Amino acid sequence: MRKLTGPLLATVCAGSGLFLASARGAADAPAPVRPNIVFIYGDDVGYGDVACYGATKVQTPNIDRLAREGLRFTDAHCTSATCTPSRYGILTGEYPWRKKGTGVLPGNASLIIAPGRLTWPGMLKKAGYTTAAVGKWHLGLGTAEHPVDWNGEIAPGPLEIGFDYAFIMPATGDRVPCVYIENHRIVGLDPKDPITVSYNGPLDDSPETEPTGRNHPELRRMLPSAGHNDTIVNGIPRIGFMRGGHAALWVDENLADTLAKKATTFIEEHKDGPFFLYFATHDIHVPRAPHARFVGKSPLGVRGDVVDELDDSTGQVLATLDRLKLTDNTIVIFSSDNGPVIDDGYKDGAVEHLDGHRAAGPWRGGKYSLLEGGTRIPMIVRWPGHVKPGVSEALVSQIDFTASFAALVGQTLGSHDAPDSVNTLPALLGTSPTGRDVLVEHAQPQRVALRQGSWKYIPPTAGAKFLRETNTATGFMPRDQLYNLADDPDETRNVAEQHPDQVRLMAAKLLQIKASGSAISE
Ligand code: NG6
Ligand code: CA
Repeated sequence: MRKLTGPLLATVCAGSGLFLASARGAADAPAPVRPNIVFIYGDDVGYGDVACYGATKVQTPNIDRLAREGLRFTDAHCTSATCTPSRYGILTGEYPWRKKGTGVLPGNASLIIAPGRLTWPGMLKKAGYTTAAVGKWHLGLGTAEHPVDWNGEIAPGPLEIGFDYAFIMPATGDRVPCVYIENHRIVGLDPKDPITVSYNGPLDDSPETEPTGRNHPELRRMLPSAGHNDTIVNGIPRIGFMRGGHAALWVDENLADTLAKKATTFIEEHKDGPFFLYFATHDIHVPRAPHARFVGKSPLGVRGDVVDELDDSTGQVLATLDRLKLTDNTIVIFSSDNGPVIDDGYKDGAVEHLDGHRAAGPWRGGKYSLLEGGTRIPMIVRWPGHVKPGVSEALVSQIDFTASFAALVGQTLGSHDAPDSVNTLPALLGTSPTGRDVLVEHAQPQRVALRQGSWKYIPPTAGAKFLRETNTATGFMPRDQLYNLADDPDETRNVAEQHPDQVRLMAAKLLQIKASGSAISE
């Protein structure tokens, strides 16, 4: 699929009353618009985890409000079925499977996005936006040559790839170091208690200085179901080893409020706009340790409690926009980085309390999976007065945010920028019912599938590392798989043998996209 350019895009968008520039080439459009953009990026939130997508055992009034006032997508995708590759794809506009080293990163990994390359925030910055990343990062920090000094200047990181301000968790809630980094420094670090981090075994043989799940099991208040037995922080055993930094450690129960406060403060301080806020929540990722006001409130147990907490964080952002009278001039997007997972390594009761809740909605699979549940996630776009409320069945992907928002704000992308990002702005704004012709879906390790209309093709795959998941189907099989999602949303009826021509066509298309190095040259 080619990008929509000049006249075609202008026609598509005429109905919205907007003046739009095309993302690549033609500079024929008049004054671009520059609404504020707030991206609320849930972690591991499944298609079926919020009420407006059909969940009946959770209440998500704030996310539902967005759906009522905005456009709710039923065929929207993140760029991978796990976090790091998904975030790499959304920020760079490059399919993550094109690049080695984009799998789930340890907490001391180097930054995997090269400073200087065009990114979604960097593009908006060029258009005059003030940009902020608040929340989960998980894209690495520092470089291989200059590994991070946790006690000094931490760079490169978000500020070097397009963000003006950053308040981040370095990796994940379940990976050390369990500290916040504001711009280039750990927040609240006592220089007399420096931090050391290791992913190559314990730092110290003395159990007193570095309790781990193995040598001090009695200190754990949450037990692992898999992995998660290294350094214990706040009673929760994590992945990786850390020592020191006691004054800087986050409190898990306060994570959501701390991040929401930073997000709303950024909005307040930049209310004159235009601003771009990338608000990557920790919820609903493990370890699930909600604030006391949510504990025990959900019939789904702690996994439901953290959905409540995610909805509350969303509400804090929406209330701030209302109070500052920014609602009409702000595009709010709510989405997720990958599909859902019930047991993700801690025995937290989520499985026991599931009670028939379908976290991936009607789709099969979830986090780690190549089936639809892996990347088909909730996505809502609200822009009062510009995006007509409703439901869209367009095939859309987060990979297209860079090119699409470039078109909105009048930025031209170079031929090597965001190589897989297609301008699907008309679909995202609801002025067109169709989005992409084809989309490559991804699950680690480098496994891909192709969507085209209601067809889904999965090439043969051999064994895989992530088969340990017990509650998700991976979609990895040693033979061709072809599903027609229109009558088989569950991907249980493989019709590859009945439709050899369709298999051949889609296999060839996938090879072509892989070989081309860029979906733009299709
Ligand atoms: C897995 C972890 C899981 C989670 C995931 C990354 C184990 C057994 N599982 O390796 O708990 O941290 O990595 O999640 O350690 S993501 O959302 O950041 O991709
Ligand atoms: Ca995730």
